Amino acid sequence: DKYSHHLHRKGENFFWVHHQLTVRFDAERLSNYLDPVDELHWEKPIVQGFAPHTTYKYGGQFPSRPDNVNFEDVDGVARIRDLLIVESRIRDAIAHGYIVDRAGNHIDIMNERGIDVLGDVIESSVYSPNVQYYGALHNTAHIVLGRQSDPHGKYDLPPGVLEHFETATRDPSFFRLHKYMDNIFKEHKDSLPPYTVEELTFAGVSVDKVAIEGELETYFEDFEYNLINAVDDTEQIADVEISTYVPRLNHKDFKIKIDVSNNKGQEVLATVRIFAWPHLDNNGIEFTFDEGRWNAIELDKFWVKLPAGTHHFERKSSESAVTVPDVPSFATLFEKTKEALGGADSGLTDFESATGIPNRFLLPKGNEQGLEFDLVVAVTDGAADAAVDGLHENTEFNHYGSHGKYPDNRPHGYPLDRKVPDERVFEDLPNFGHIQVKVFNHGEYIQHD
Ligand SMILES: [Cu+2]
Repeated sequence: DKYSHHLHRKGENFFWVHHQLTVRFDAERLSNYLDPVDELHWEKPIVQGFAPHTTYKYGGQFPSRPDNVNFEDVDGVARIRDLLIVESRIRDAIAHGYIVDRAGNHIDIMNERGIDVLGDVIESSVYSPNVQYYGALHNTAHIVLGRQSDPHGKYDLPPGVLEHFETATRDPSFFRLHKYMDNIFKEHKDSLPPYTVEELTFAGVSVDKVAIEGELETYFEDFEYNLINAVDDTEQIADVEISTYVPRLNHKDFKIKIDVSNNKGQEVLATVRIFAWPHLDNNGIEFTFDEGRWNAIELDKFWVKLPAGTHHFERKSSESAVTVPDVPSFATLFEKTKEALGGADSGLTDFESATGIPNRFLLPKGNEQGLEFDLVVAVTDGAADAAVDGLHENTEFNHYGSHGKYPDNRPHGYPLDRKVPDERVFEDLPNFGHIQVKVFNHGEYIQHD
């Protein structure tokens, strides 16, 4: 861009983060005996209405939407038929296998970097090679959906929750919108050739055993929300304590234990990739491997040095490199900053990364009987995968890269990101482990005192 700084794999990150939100939300619905989310259709009614019960500090209430609204053009934003045309152009590009840039050149997307270009096109970001032609399907969809209660501005309502990152997921239709986007991305990914056994094999390295220590169990607990920043006050009067309690999902600590053999006769660097997908769909039918891998939740990704011979290692749930700790409250930030001004260590480095899901969300809720999951571990060639040095000592790079580079050379979701026509390709791989686990929720709720 104009500051000559390029965010590495921005478009692909856009795909992956929303894909993970999508599969995660479906797993929560399955935990509660509900069907997966259906994608949004421009030509069908928005069945579910929505009342946000929330207000702008200045600007009034967030608009609500009744049930069964039919999409209308939004004045000054977009016409529904134009969105359909833009969608069709993007699907055409996927079918052709190339994007046409502003100058009319073809950008090949039939490779592992295609998803990055497609993400830039669909979001769209300033990196889109042709906004004029492909539009900004995702961003426009957010506004159009967010404004359906006052599409012509007749009542001069403020923007809907879908128009701000902070509030968008409050509206359940967010997940319909993103299922629709996700299905377009999947159409592209499924058009790429599957990985071959040769590509997937890490010669000489095998996963001998995968096991879980501790029960995979979730519960709810009260969280104290500090509201000091939510009320108006004056510098003349001292602040008063003001907070509220919200029940939130969390999980008990567990460990993933992995036995690996390295028969290469020398130490190797390995990437360990852990995913889990629901074993059964909403009708109780077993997912095929190919369906399952599209529903896979990324649980962890890290690098280890494997000495020659057999090796046992354990990974704690609290260490997951795809998660982040809870963001500290405004009051805590304020306090720590004051201390830092006095020369103390701010202690805020753990919170540098705002990307990744909160660690307490690592597991979906599960249920009383135990929601079954397929947990898979792929151990791949770390030297080939690593884009930067020292990854076995530092997992922070997973979130914000290192010197402008994303640490993993492989696409997000690797090796489950391509279609799997024959699951034996994976099940017979020595460097791939697959077990069944259950996630329990026994209705435990830890209330504040
Ligand atoms: Cu979005």
